[in-house]
Parts: sequence; C-alpha cells; structure tokens
Amino acid sequence: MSGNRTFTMIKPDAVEAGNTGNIIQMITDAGFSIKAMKLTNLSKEQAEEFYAVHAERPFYGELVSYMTSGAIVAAILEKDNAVADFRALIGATDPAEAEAGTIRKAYAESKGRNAVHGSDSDENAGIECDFHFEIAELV
Ligand code: DAT
Ligand code: MG
Repeated sequence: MSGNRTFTMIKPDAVEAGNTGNIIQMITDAGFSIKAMKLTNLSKEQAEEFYAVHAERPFYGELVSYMTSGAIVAAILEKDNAVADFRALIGATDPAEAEAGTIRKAYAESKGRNAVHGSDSDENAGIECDFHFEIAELV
C-alpha cells in the first residue's frame, strides 16, 4: 500500500528567486496539505547526510555546496499516494526533460539547481521527514 506522506524542500535557487509562494500554491492546488513547514538552512554536515546516497557521484560536492548556499523551505506534505503524485508534480530531475505544468518546468534553472526535492519512496519519505522535523511539529 502506498503511503500518504512525502517530504519536500524548496531549494536555494527557488527561494532566492522569490518563487516560494508560487511553488507552495502549485503544491496546495495539486491537493497536498502541509503538515509541517519551515524556512531554514542546511549545514554542510546535514546536506552531506541527506544526499549521502550520491556521495560517489561526480556532482556530490557541487550538490552539497549548492544546498548550503542559501535558505531552503522544508515541508511534510500529505495526500493519498503522496510520493508518486508529488514526483509527478515536480517533474523530471532535469527541467529540460520536465513536462509542462510541473514545478521544475516552471522554476528549475538546471539539472543541478532544480528548485525542489521530492522523496522517491515511502521509506525515504519517512526517513527524510524524521531528519528535518520532530513529530511534535506536525499539525
Ligand atoms: P531527484 O532530485 O529528481 O530525485 P536524484 O535523486 O537523481 O534526482 O539527484 C539528487 C539531486 O542531485 C538532483 O535533484 C540534482 C542533483 N543531480 C542529480 N544528477 C545530477 C547531474 N547529472 N548533475 C548535476 N546535479 C545532479
Ligand atoms: Mg532523488
């Protein structure tokens, strides 16, 4: 059975460009409710841990430095089939390949600076929500 929660970050490029409000609007228009949300910064250690699965990839250093370059908005989202539906809403990793109507098509600058994160499985959604929020922060 698929779960009903996913984790997202609005990434530094999108926050810096002033797109936070429009992205949140797209998320709620798509039927997600916001269970927790915060404007914050990732430390180098947090970014390295969050993206540890990519540690051997050539873009890892660039990814960590980008994700620590400015404020992010972290959030827990709820909807039936949350993980798959949110991946569909954000679009392909590379905005050049993202479909019209997706968040990355609208707001991502490039494959590396791609506006939003979305969890890729129910298991990782749980890990990522716990990484950023205490259970007491959920509404
Ligand atoms: P996604 O964020 O769509 O789940 P991913 O998990 O494969 O994509 O990669 C995590 C992030 O790493 C991605 O959002 C942006 C960065 N990234 C991935 N592939 C990249 C590449 N070829 N060059 C630069 N950055 C990349
Ligand atoms: Mg991923």
